[in-house]
Amino acid sequence: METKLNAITMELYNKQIQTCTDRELYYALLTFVKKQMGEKKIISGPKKVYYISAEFLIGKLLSNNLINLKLYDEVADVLKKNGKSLAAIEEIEPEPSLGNGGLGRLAACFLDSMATLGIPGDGIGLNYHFGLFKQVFKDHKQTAEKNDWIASKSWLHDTDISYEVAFGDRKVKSRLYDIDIIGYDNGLNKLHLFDIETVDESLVKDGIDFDKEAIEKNLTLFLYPDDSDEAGNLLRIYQQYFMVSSGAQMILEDVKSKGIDLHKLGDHVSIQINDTHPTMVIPELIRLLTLKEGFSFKEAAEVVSRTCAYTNHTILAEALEKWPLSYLEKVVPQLVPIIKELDRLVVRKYRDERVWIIDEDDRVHMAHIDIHYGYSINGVAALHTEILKKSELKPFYDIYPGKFNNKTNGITFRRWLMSCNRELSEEITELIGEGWKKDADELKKLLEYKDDTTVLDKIAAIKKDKKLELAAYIKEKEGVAIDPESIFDIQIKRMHEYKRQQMNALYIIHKYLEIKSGKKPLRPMTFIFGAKAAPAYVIAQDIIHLILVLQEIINNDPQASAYIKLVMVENYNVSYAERLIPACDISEQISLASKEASGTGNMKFMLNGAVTLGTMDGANVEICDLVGRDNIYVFGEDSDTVIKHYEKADYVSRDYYKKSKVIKEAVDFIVSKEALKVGDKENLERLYNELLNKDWFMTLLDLEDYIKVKDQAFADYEDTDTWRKKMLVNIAGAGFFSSDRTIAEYDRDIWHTR
Ligand code: 26Q
Repeated sequence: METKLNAITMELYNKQIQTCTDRELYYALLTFVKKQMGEKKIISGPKKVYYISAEFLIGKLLSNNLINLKLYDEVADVLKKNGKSLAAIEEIEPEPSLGNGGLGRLAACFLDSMATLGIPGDGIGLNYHFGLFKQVFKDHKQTAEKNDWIASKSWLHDTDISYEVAFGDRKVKSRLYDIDIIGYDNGLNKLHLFDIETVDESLVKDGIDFDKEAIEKNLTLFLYPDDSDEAGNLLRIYQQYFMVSSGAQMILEDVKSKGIDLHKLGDHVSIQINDTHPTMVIPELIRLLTLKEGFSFKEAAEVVSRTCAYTNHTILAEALEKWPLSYLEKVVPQLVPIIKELDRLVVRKYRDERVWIIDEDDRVHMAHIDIHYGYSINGVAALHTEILKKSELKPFYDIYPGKFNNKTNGITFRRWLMSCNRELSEEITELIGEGWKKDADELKKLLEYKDDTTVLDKIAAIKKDKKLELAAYIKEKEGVAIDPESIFDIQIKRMHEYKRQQMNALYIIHKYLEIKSGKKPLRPMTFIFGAKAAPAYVIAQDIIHLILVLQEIINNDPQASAYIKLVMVENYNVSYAERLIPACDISEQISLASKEASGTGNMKFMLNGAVTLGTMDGANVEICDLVGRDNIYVFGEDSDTVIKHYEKADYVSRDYYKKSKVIKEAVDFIVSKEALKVGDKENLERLYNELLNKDWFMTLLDLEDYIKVKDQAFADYEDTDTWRKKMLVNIAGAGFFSSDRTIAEYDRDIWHTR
């Protein structure tokens, strides 16, 4: 190994390892790892999965690939021997931001698990040059800059594969870039990222603004922020069609090159549609089969319906894509007659307008295409799937009960334990052996040590080390000193009202006011946030502003900052998550019940020994079942109650404000003199008014219970032995959330690749 690496550094830089810079070593390792991966076999079989998604939030790849190649330790040792640190070299790698959050990260975990399980499964997506924006704080506000992640040397393999994609008003050429996906101790699949040959990065001037007109120059510049408020955007439709048309052509070409009869497409290919973003692949395949392969419309629709399966990731009605027909007529006129025919067939069969594809306002409901013309529809956690069946998609469930199924999300333990928390990973292996790395259920064996104080001490010591490491990192990056002896309470996820970061902020205000009035907590507390907000999402920007204002007020108040520290980390991303999660004591999963489809951060935290503070929402329900009520802090109204409030429209936030002194004081602080001295009146008043007059996601409904249960969690933390046991039970119970389990279920129930 050392000789191989030295040969590479000699060839690239004419230097030995020990005289190379970290950057040179990063490029040398990139070359080395790509070569090692190139020697692995390509996973193949009678049936192949194409996971098509507008987002793949893959994170940095160097250490992950080394782990999956089982070369990490060896490489780390060689570098160490030469006076170098692998950790420092990893810092050089730029992080691609090809996703918004959960849905994109899930796609990346799934690629890892498909390759690990030896399932032939490739990703199809887009090669956004600047990805999702980079977040920069200025004057307590979020600003957006481009994330320039593509270097001349990277994990991307340029191919000469190219397809023609025709829009209503122009024709363009796509070009394919591939990233190799290596399974843990297994072979290779691929992530296919399409780009446009004519893209022009110089179009981007200030921040993230660019000329929206020149499609052929801007198509793959940026990923759209998850933005349920800003209605239909033409460029997003161009992107989606560009992705699915290139993907569909590639799939048909692959299949034909294997000599497979296209009438049997569904026996050899499953296309998993990740939310509605790639839905146009259905009409596009029908178009290609009828136009180029001589299929009748009926034949084509049947074949496609046996090939495509759809995953729903949201119950927020406003986030379900509904494109105006006029937009589709402009961008993809060739699909419009197909979509109209698909709709006509539905209308002919079903009287219920709620299941039609095109509504009375001529909007095309993308999810309805997937449900009628796909063979499977799944939700992403047990509760989520039940809500889809019982309410959101009930009319469809009545028609197609057999198509509906649940696939509770999962996470890859390679990244979210073995890579981000090597110490804990090694301790686990020492206790129960290596088996858990391939069969995560074996983590249950840890329960044997529930009362073993030596083991509990070790786990606590690892947590402490991770807190120290994070504290040092935060000091360096954010300039805030946090106390590793304090409780680390962390909420990291996209900024959204339904996720209720504002409720967490109100708790912090409440604590602050308590301290100012003389009531001191038992132990200092550190509250950490990480979140990007869609630039057009006004209230989300206001919540960020509030948190940054509180950070300024609290951290600079000597009396308060002795007990509370608040830090909102800048540009929260996968790499930051890898540092935050191992260091967490309390994992904030506080969405309004019924609104968070699953959550996956919740799983990462428990796996790393944090205790969940959460509502009975998404996968929290399953976490609770797995660890038991003693090992999770649950609060708030349940999803049935919340759904009834919406049905009856009887939630009045002001009533809660009036009824409770604690709530009133916390909410009023938002527009207090103290807050307005630091913050911006417009933002703070708007948020205050929103909470009092609308509060669509019912913050005040659960605030009192939240305060009570969170106080309890902090109090329980002082009972060290019991707390450590909770940590261990959480780690032991996390096996179910391995994405290997999730993917095995997709294969068993939906794909049937073997
Ligand atoms: C839609 C239209 C226009 C522009 C953007 C969008 C858009 C982009 C991204 C809509 C939604 C998204 C992302 C959604 C998402 O990440 N959902 C999360 O998926 C996770 C994986 O299943 C779940 O765990 C989370 O609960 C869910 O919120």
